[in-house]
Amino acid sequence: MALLIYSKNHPVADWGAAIAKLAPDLDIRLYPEIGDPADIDVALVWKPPPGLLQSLPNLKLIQSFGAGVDGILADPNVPRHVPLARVVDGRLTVGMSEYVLLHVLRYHRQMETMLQNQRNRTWRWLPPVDASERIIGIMGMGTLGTDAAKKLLPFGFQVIGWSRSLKAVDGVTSFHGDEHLDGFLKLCNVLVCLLPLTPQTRGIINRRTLSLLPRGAYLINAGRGGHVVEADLLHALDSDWLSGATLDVFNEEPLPPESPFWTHPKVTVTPHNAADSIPAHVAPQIVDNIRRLQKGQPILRLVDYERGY
Ligand code: NDP
Ligand code: OXD
Repeated sequence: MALLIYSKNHPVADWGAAIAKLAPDLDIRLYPEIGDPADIDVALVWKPPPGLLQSLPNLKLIQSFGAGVDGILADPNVPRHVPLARVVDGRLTVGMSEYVLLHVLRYHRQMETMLQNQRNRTWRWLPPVDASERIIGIMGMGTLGTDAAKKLLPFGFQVIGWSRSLKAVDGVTSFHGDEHLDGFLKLCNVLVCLLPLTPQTRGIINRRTLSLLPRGAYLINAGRGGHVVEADLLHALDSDWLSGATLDVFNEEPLPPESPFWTHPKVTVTPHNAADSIPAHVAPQIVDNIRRLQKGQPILRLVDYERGY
């Protein structure tokens, strides 16, 4: 069984080593050393060059390096008859919840103002706001959004979620479907985007939807850059409608040096590492799927090509 590994973002040699340790029998090939394309049974990829997957005639499984698969589905010629699996990993999920908590708490505790005051040697007491007065809205109540929502609750925040289907998460008010999006947004003091990027969600954070947020709200986007219409976000920040934004993902990555986000006083930029796939943690589930393929058992963590996630 031959496994091709391709990614510009991940240390592919480390991934190859982690997988080889668990499955020494695998014939592992690191792109561009493909050898005969007809040999390749499984492709472990992140944003593969368009046409690469289609050029592998005997491909039986596409495995994403990450939780998101938009970078794979961006290739119009991805062979959609081949099962596509994604990563669902406890450590990655915890990492994302850490990121969400960090930035929600930072906004809740008015840290930006405190830091600014410190720089100005200003000793100014700020009236505390009780967490119960803040409504945190999570767009995308899947693996990551649900965990983050549950971890926000013990702090006393009001937590609401929006997804395609109705959810029953104790303590979290569920909104679902396009018809309930506006009602959800009108409540969010902090909007956290943990959606997958699909044709339905592209550009969902735009001038109209941002204008529905209460004045002074914050945005935390760790979904994908394509969720945000960047010019509309800048307008919402500059017109003082939004108090701040934390952005981990961008339309263009790495974020180009000329991007206004780098220096915007209300923006925190992180380099798409809110939550990462770590070889030692994730290699076992990849090897498990390969073993399942070999034994003709169901592949786990499958993506629905129709839904796009
Ligand atoms: P899941 O597939 O588990 O969850 C996706 C959620 O989004 C589901 O609740 C789904 O609704 C909802 N959703 C999808 N489409 C729509 C829509 N059109 N309208 C309303 N809700 C919708 O994904 P994960 O939680 O595992 O990951 C989410 C995303 O996070 C990834 O796709 C990736 O883009 C991003 N990510 C970012 C990382 C980073 O470091 N910045 C790291 C890992 C992931 P329903 O439940 O009803 O189907
Ligand atoms: C992912 C990511 O989707 O890293 O896992 O963004």
